[in-house]
Amino acid sequence: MKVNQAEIVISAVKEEQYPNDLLPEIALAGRSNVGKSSFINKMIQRKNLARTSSRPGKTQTLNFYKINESFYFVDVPGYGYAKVSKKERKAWGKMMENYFTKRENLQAAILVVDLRHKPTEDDLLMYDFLKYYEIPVIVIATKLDKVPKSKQVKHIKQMTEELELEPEDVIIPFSAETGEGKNEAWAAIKPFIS
Ligand SMILES: Nc1nc2c(ncn2[C@@H]2O[C@H](COP(=O)(O)OP(=O)(O)OP(=O)(O)O)[C@@H](O)[C@H]2O)c(=O)[nH]1
Ligand SMILES: [Mg+2]
Repeated sequence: MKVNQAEIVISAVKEEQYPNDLLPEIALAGRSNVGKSSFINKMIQRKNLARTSSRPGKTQTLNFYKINESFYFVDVPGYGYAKVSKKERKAWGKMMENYFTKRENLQAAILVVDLRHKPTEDDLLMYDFLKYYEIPVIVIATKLDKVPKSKQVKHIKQMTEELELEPEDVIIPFSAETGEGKNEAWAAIKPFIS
């Protein structure tokens, strides 16, 4: 897919601020620092439209990126970052639950996991949460560039098994460094935005 236009429309902290133009939304989900914002940037070929950081906890709000005037990527704060107070975790949970369970524009979730490691307990919970609410899931197994070629197939197989992926869900090896998996990711997203 060719991206001609991409802009941040709003960094929202509450529902009243979500865009109201009824375009389809694809939301990111995943552990803090796993590479959600980097995924968006690579997909739209913009170096730093979605702000990234080597420090976890960079994304704090629901950031709506309008793409080609036709859909939104919604970047969300990650989970599992230890240095977050209980109060902040509660606020995060409330914001995420509200968005993922009530948002009618939401068409699919992109669950970003780290292909180098087993899924975390939080990854399993997030996947199960999305399935429970019948939100289609596209799993992006990122940081492919950090996994030796000889181990890539094995890691994908393990990730598929441990998440207990349902047959309708796709898993795509991806690298925000090299751009591998980009075409496959667009192909998976396309049915949800057209
Ligand atoms: N080698 C490699 N590094 C990556 C890849 N994707 C992301 N990174 C690095 O991982 C770090 C975190 O990336 P972000 O995109 O900011 O992660 P995030 O999931 O948005 O993090 P939060 O906003 O804190 O939840 C950065 O240093 C990125 O450069 C990848 O595919 N390969
Ligand atoms: Mg981020």
